[in-house]
Amino acid sequence: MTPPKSTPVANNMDAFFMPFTANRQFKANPRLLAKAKGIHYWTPEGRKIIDGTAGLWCVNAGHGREEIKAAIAQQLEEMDYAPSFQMGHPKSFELAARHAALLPGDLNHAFYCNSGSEAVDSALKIALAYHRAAGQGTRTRFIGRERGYHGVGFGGISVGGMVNNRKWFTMLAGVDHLPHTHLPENAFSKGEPEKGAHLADELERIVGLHDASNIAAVIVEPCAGSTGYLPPPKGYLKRLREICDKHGILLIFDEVITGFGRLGASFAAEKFGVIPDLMTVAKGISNATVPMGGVFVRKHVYDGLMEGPDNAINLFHGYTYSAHPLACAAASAVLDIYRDEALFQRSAELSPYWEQGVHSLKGLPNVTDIRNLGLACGIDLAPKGAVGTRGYEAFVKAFELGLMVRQSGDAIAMSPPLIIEKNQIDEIIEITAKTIKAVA
Ligand code: PXG
Repeated sequence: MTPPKSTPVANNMDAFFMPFTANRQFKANPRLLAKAKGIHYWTPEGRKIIDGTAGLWCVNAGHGREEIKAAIAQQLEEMDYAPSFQMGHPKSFELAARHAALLPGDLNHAFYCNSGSEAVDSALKIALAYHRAAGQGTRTRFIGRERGYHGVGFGGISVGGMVNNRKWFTMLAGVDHLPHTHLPENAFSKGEPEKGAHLADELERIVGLHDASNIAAVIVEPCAGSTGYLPPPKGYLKRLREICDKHGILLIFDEVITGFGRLGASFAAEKFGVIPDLMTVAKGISNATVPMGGVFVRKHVYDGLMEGPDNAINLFHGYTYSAHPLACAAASAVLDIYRDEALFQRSAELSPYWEQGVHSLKGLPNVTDIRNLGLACGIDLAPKGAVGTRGYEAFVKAFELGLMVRQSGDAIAMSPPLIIEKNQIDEIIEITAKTIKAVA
């Protein structure tokens, strides 16, 4: 059958099985976005919405960037697609060299994929292959963390710690979880909370239970994003690094959200001076224009997989669209923007203003905690009846008032594009205050 013509949206909503969405509720009362530029979206009716979340934490350089558009268009003109298995195209090598130069320490090799979920599953597989190549094939266990989000692949949900993402599905075997780091005594902390570094010591307990010889890797988000934005306690990441080093366990930072400027540095690894063995990225890598993800690995990890005869395939893993030319072109143009507009520095410079703004919401009805780090925040609201009811109301109300926020349970999170201006931060804070009062 020939594909049918497209029909106007209002007649056509049923067929799309929407991800992470209450489909019937949404389709009865849709929130549609039709246009975007800078830090704004517009609805099909022309209503202007401030993008308080950079899409889904991904449009770090703002919407509608001409430079990215031009780079993608030019690439499409030159070559639409090229395989990366036993072949290559120049832009993939150029991009990897640029990423290597940007990354801290000896994180200097890049494996590319198409999303954060793929990046996480790729990183877990690279960790297993690395140990096996080193003659330590018994190291197969993974350690994640409660309240972690590592995407939706089977690896990612297994090491992740979000109950709704796990309870419907079967899991990888051999996974343990560190405790989350959201302590009530740290409520209303500005930046990294004081208490909680000791929670990293739980890793010693798990090592004591299984023995290090059975553990491949620990994976954490340096600052947990999706579960309401949970900055790491002071000293926590350093402690994790030390314990991993002591036991030969690989440390993976999932920087899908924290990477590319969100924390006011290139990566959380740079900000905290803690270099993981592997780092997963996505989102800001291409400013969300063309789907892209990646795993950055340190020299020893790459070298460990380069042993054996020259004609041996080093990793039996990859995707049709690994290093897709359009994604590489976009990602390279994005790096130009980050550099030319010094957006990571801008994020650092705006962070104190942002911090002051979001903490000014303390004292509003039902606000039980506020957290911030870099250019993002999480605001906890007291539940009203079933968990998530007030959070959802706040999300809907904010949209009505012209602001896009994210909701996780009864927390709302924001992470505006790094190009935001101070007066626009003021506007976000004002609408958030109105929203919180409206759902009291
Ligand atoms: N790791 C982390 C830390 C993430 O935040 C993924 C992996 C998966 O990426 P992909 O590209 O497969 O979605 C993510 C994704 C939210 C929200 O509302 C967060 C994400 C995705 C959608 C919504 O917090 N993070």
